Amino acid sequence: MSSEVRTSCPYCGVGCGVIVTTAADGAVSVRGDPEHPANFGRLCSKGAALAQTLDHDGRLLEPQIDGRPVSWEQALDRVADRFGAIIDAHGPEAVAFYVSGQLLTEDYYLANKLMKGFIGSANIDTNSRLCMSSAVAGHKRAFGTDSVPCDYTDLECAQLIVITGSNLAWCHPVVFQRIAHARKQNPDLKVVVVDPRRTSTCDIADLHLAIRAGSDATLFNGLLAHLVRAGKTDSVFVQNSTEGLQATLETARRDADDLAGVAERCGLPLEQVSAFYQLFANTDRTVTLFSQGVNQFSTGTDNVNSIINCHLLTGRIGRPGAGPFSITGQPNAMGGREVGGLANQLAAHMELDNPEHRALVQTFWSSPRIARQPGLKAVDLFEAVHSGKVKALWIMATNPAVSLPDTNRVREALAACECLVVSDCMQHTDTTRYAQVLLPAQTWGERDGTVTNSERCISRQRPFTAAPGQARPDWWIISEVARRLGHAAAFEYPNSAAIFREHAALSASGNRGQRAFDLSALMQIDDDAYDRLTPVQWPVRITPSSRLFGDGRFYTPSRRARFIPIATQGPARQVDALWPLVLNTGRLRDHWHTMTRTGKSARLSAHNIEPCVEIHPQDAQQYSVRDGELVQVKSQRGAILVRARVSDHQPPGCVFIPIHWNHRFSSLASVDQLVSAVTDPVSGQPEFKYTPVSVQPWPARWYGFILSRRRLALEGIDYWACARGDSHWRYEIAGNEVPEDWSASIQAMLCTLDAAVEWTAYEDRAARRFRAAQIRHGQLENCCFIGPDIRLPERAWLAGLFGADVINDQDRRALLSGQSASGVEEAGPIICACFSVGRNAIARAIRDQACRSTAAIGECLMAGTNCGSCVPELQSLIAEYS
Ligand SMILES: Nc1nc2c(c(=O)[nH]1)N[C@H]1C(S)=C(S)[C@@H](COP(=O)(O)OP(=O)(O)OC[C@H]3O[C@@H](n4cnc5c(=O)[nH]c(N)nc54)[C@H](O)[C@@H]3O)O[C@H]1N2
Ligand SMILES: Nc1nc2c(c(=O)[nH]1)N[C@H]1C(S)=C(S)[C@@H](COP(=O)(O)OP(=O)(O)OC[C@H]3O[C@@H](n4cnc5c(=O)[nH]c(N)nc54)[C@H](O)[C@@H]3O)O[C@H]1N2
Ligand code: SF4
Ligand SMILES: [Mo]
Repeated sequence: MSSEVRTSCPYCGVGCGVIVTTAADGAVSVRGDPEHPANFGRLCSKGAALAQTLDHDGRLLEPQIDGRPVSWEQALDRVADRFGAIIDAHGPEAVAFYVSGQLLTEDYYLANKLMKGFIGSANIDTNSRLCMSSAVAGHKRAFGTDSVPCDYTDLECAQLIVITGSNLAWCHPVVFQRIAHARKQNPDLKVVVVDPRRTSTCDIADLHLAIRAGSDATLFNGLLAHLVRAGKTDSVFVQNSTEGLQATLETARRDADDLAGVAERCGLPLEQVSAFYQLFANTDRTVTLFSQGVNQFSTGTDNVNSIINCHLLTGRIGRPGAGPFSITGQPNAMGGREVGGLANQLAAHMELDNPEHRALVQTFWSSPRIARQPGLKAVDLFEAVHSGKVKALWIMATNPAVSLPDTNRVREALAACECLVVSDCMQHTDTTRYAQVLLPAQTWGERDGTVTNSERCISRQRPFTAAPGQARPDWWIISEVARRLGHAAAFEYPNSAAIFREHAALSASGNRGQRAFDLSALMQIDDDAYDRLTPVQWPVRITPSSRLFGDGRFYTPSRRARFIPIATQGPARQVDALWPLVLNTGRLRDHWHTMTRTGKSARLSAHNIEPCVEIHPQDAQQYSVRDGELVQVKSQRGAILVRARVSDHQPPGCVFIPIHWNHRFSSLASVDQLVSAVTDPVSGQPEFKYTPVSVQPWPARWYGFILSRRRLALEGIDYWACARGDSHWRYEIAGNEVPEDWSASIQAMLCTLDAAVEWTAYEDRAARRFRAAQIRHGQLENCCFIGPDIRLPERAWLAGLFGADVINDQDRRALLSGQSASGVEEAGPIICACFSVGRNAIARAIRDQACRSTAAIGECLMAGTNCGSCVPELQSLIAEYS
């Protein structure tokens, strides 16, 4: 008998509903939930590949102290003893939690309750600091509440969608698909994309503004001034529902009154700026959707308010099809904001610096104390760990050794931390290696609770499989530590439903319409109803309320929204002769953050198998960088080694490096080693999108690759990057020293010298060429190809041999040539992850079979016919090869 469970996707903030089917033989398949309001059945490539990531390979299966397995009792006792002792000796400010938008709301609620209400410090911060904090701060400044005024249906009824600082096609693909679909239905819907790079998102753009990095506030200040000039002020709304326009307008005018000046500072042609301004001015139903290209600046909060100002001026907020729409990154970034996961919030959207709120929360929790002042924000928190001020740190569901800025320093802090506890579901991450205590957490598919997506919609995550080993829910782990710290009564929960009820009750407590975040209608939800809970958007009041801000009332003391004057400033550091290029960082379509989950999927790994730096042809020429070769990228903070990808999608003067690679997947490609810990003074969000760097070719004396049935520990190789393939791992390698004895060096790396292994090798020392293969019980175990440059055999045929039960004689003979005797066409990089269709096959279909539409390609190759995430790339390929 097969069974079905409705749950939601563990990746991005779109928050798609998925239906997981477990067949009688245990095989799991995943499809989009047709009834979920976020996706109505759609999924992207990552969601569609979820079933491929469920194995227990690499899972953390038991609690550990100093690398040795221990019982839960021992591990929890140790955490409580160490935290307790440090609090006794140095006070509550000497301990901290660093948590994540990937926790469930119930976990998050408890972590916050324990730290702020029982330990009595506000030293709990979250990776949302790196992600949404500028949007949070911008919302609070403007609306007096951190509430996103839009939902996805607004995108479908808008007439203009401005997408700025967001690569929606790759990072929120289902929302992107919804917009693409809406555009087909409504040819009058216009899309403007503002991004220094030409991304896949630009494929639905009527206008792409390749803005100079860091100049968004100038563009929107200029827009504000223009809107007033063009007579687009909604005087009634401004009069009744806002305050502060005059000062804001004066500042904007001083800053950006003249169109030519704006165009010049934004690095844009005048006609484009003017076309954008006119479009915005003349389109009433406008949504401005923004993400990290806006938030991740030292001026991130100002950037956000510069956008909101334009919506307030035109009254385009609180109505269908209009509003500033900050789209969230992580599956539960929004839930974290609800429970007060940031160091400067309390809980249920209450404020730490408000004595009434403190009293209310403390009474509600019956807690012995309550934090009185904001705690340390992420970057400062790790600095305090570095200096020894914070002595005990508990990290949950995040990988700061990879994802914080200046990770060399973060790693020093982790290494020096007196008591480091990490709860994760994986044994080996760049962060877990520093932990003294490791706590095995349940993960997606096992855990049970709720998450809230970008449109404030609360959805259930439900378990459909048993957790392996000793893995436990995060909320259980937190409550057990709380109990041991002497707070048993306040942390007695039979299940996650009980925590959710308390969270809902707190949101209702003393609310009386003063806080937008209100779940009063859910505070008595019983366990069955919680189990059955269908997606619901907050506020969830007993008397249903109208649309958020629909009545023109906000949550400031005056109930008016605030205009915020923005005096534009550039990024914190400018490029100069030594550091001449701007480093921009971000995401790829098929990987998720530090790859602990997506790195398990061969399908997802095939889209981009290596860490690359994208660089404009002009810059490549100037710095002698050649496509496909290795490049060293340096900043004041560190240096990394990545493959060059020369591309005119990149603007001159800027390079782009994805964030995903780390020491588990590459020798030296973790990009946050380069990024400085510069933050926004209001939000504390780091400037991830703007780091001055230099690039130079790296003098490789040889390039090569290894395909191996097993994961290898490639110590001592200058460059390596690994990717999961079907039945094998692929390693791209390079070095600048040629070993004395290739056979010995490679065999040492492969470490498979058992008697059953047949080893064949070929070497041409003068030409710096070496090839070798190992066969074990008739199956290919490893193969390795080395040459003097990047011209090496294609990997596809060799990779395919790992799928064979026994290698046939013909293939065996051909093995060291690296080419099939019968000839196999190379697929090239995989564009369609669902059907593994490569770039070369698509190019051939366009050229040779005259496929001139994505539908034609779909018919011919199936590409793009399942999740649709690759459609924008198919469109680019049609343009390129037709
Ligand atoms: N595939 C995939 N999807 C994800 C994630 C993932 O890891 N992988 N992570 C999720 C998370 S947590 C987040 S926060 C979101 C992030 O989603 P996004 O914010 O869309 O993703 P990023 O790639 O970080 O950056 C967005 C864009 O900002 C642009 N940008 C850089 N500088 C500027 C600038 O000065 N102005 C403007 N206007 N744009 C600029 C970059 O070129 C980039 O294309 O994605 C979520 N979705
Ligand atoms: N340069 C640069 N750096 C960036 C960014 C950027 O754009 N540029 N973006 C920033 C942003 S927006 C974000 S959100 C961060 C993301 O960065 P991180 O949060 O550090 O990345 P993840 O890989 O998502 O880490 C999640 C960890 O939680 C574990 N995990 C998964 N499920 C569970 C669970 O249920 N319980 C527990 N306890 N653990 C679990 C995973 O194994 C993994 O180790 O990166 C930030 N860093
Ligand atoms: S868009 Fe993709 S990654 Fe995001 S929630 Fe939906 S299926 Fe998951
Ligand atoms: Mo994020």
